[in-house]
Amino acid sequence: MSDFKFEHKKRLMPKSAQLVRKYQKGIRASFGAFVVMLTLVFIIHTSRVQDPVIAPVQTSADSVAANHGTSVSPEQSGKLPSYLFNTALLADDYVVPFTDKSQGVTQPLDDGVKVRAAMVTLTRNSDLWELVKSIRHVEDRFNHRYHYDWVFLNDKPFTEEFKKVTSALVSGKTKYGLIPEEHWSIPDFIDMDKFDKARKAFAEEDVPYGTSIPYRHMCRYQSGFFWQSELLDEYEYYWRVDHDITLFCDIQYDLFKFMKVNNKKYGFILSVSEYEATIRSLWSTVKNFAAKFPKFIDGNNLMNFVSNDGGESYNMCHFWSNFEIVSLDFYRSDAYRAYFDFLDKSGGFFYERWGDAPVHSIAAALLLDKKELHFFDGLGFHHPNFFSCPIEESVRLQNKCICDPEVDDTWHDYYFCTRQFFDAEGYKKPYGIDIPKLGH
Ligand SMILES: Nc1nc2c(ncn2[C@@H]2O[C@H](COP(=O)(O)OP(=O)(O)OP(=O)(O)O)[C@@H](O)[C@H]2O)c(=O)[nH]1
Ligand SMILES: [Mg+2]
Repeated sequence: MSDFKFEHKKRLMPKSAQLVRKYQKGIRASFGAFVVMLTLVFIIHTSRVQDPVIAPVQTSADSVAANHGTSVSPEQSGKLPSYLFNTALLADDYVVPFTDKSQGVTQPLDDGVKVRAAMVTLTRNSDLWELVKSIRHVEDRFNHRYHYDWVFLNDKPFTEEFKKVTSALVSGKTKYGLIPEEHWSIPDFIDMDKFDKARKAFAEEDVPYGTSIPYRHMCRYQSGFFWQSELLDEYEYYWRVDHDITLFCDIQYDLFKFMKVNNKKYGFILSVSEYEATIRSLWSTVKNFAAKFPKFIDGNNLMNFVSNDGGESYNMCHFWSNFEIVSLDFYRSDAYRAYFDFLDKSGGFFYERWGDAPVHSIAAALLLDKKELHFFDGLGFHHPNFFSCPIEESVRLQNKCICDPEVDDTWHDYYFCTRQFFDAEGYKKPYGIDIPKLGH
């Protein structure tokens, strides 16, 4: 009966349909193979044309987990997963700055995986219209590809206007924190008479910000408290961005991931000398700390960066902290906490005018392994009144820098300390730093 029906239907079917029916298995197999082939061609093609320098970055933790088939973060598992170790260079013709070669570091490829990091800005509402320029520099040169978060901190509540404008400019999440009073006030252990006398003496010496109380709060906060803000709890690295900075070059890779992949804890761009009058007793206080807590001084430290006589005296060299990218775990460490507490209790942030730059720098030099410090090249940076502009033309052109190399201050052998850093580390310095510049 059914055969009859089929035979009947078959007679009614066009010839082509009968052929399709006859060879349907083979047709299905060929179609399947064709689809597989097309998919392969697509995958190979897209991975070739994708610019590795600007490969898209996924921003949510979910997509990161999905990408790698795991929801366990590197931090939870306690070790770095292998996908972070993509040490291939950005592109075959990527120009690696000489100093990166001599520091033995590699730039990570963008692979869609971010680290837990944020830009952090301590600022006033009144700084808004300067700050917007700093934000645009960082966004345009770097963060528009990565969408890292941005944390703003202030000793006064941020205005609605401040929040509206800054959140419109930042491509990641923005957070706004009010500094607790105990982190921005004169502590009980400060002798107010002694403090007043010290400020009067500074007035006569004409030391920058020598008499300012808010400036002292700012330096003390940047030294010992900002990293305690709960808004930073979720982050592993931070990049300090001040309201008055400029970036001159495209940043071709994820600076935060760079820190992680290369096991760096403290990164800087410019290094200068401190006003001695502001830190007269800082070094003796550091020496007392080291004598009391020798266990916190790293056995492979960078003493030769901060001292020319094996630790007897301070040579005033410090990393200019208005640019720094740092592992927050360094500041959160027992060693740094004990160090800050010891310094703070001595009163030097008030009786003198200790800046956060020498405080951070001496800590980085003495509490870290010297291999954990890094000099960033190729970024181009300015904060009044000093410039960093990459020394190699090939790097400047590649990174679309808009700075005049003649104004670079990085490698001066007087007042600036990057040479000292390279010598202390035993790194080769770039060719060309001793060629006199026009107008110098
Ligand atoms: N909330 C708040 N932020 C401050 C205060 N003073 C400074 N800041 C911020 O702290 C950072 C450093 O302050 P600056 O005044 O630039 O200090 P500096 O860089 O040592 O000095 P300059 O050479 O004058 O730039 C900036 O991003 C300021 O916006 C303050 O009293 N309150
Ligand atoms: Mg400033």
